[in-house]
Amino acid sequence: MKEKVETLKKEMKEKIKSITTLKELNDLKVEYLGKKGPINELTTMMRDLPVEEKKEFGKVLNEVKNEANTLFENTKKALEEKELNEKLQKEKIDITLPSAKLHVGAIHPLTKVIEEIEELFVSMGYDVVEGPEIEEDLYNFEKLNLPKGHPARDAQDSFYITEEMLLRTQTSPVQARVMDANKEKTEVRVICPGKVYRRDDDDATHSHQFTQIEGLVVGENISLSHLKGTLEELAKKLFGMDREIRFRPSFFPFTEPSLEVDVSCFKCGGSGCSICKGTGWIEILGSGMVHPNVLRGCGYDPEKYTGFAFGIGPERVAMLKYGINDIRNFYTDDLRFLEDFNRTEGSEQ
Ligand code: 2U9
Repeated sequence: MKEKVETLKKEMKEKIKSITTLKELNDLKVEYLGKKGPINELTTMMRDLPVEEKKEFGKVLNEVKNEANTLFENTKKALEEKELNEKLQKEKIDITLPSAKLHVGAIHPLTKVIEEIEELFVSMGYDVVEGPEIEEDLYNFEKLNLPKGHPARDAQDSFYITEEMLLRTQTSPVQARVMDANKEKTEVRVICPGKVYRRDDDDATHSHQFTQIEGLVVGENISLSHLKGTLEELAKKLFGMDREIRFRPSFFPFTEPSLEVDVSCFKCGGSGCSICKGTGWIEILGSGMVHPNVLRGCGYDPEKYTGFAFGIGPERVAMLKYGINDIRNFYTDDLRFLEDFNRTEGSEQ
């Protein structure tokens, strides 16, 4: 029996030498040390031996089992290491290779400007209100002190759909609707962003569709100084804390007095440069005190209430801020524009 064990040991050691995979090793372990294996068989046979022989043979069998277990364990470790090294070699990454170009999205410059303006006015307690792009003549013109035949209607050259419906030429009808709908005639404080449409030939500075943000505050004792303070904040938010504003008299049918607003040049600070065309000032806003006819037309008593309003073009702001030289870039869906804008943000083109 002892010889049998020795032969078994030799045979197992020989076989283990030719093992190359963990699976083969496991199979071999089951073959020799498993329930139906020769070592277990010899353990069963040992029970029938006389006591002295049983003792001696038991010792031999234990030694074989221990030796076999150690051998399998060591071989397993060696094979695991070998397999890991092979895998590492196979999956080796050349970290010096150039990576695939990732297309990173960016917020559209118009959206950025609109959100910046909204953030400021929401922080001052304004509501952001949107309205229909297909508008009634009544709200787009009549309620804004532009009765039929008014010369300013021609100047605006609108897209009429029917005699009474058109694509809105400004976002002012949204404010007129807000005032109209406010049955208690309480204070109004809104900004209205959105697309507007005018019959224009598209070129680098004109588009038949563009965006506007208009603001309106109506209340008791609202004065021009409220308008000035508010627009100063807007100029600082958009173009930097050192900015100043100045007014120039103007005319809009829906405001009286009407004022155009310039901001001190954010590039040269006022000394004159190519951006401000040497004047030190850049025109960015239209504004004024709400015309009594507009207040009355929307149900507000002009003896009791006053208001101020303003309008700004996000395209113009974005073009100035980000050095964009063609308005059509905003609407072409060309990703290269956005990517380029990402790189050149805040610098002149
Ligand atoms: C109501 C009453 C008054 C809105 C105003 C302007 C002046 C203005 C332009 C600026 C650049 C339009 O995008 S732009 O071309 N806007 O100059 N807008 S006051 O006045 C209102 C609006 C609503 C009920």
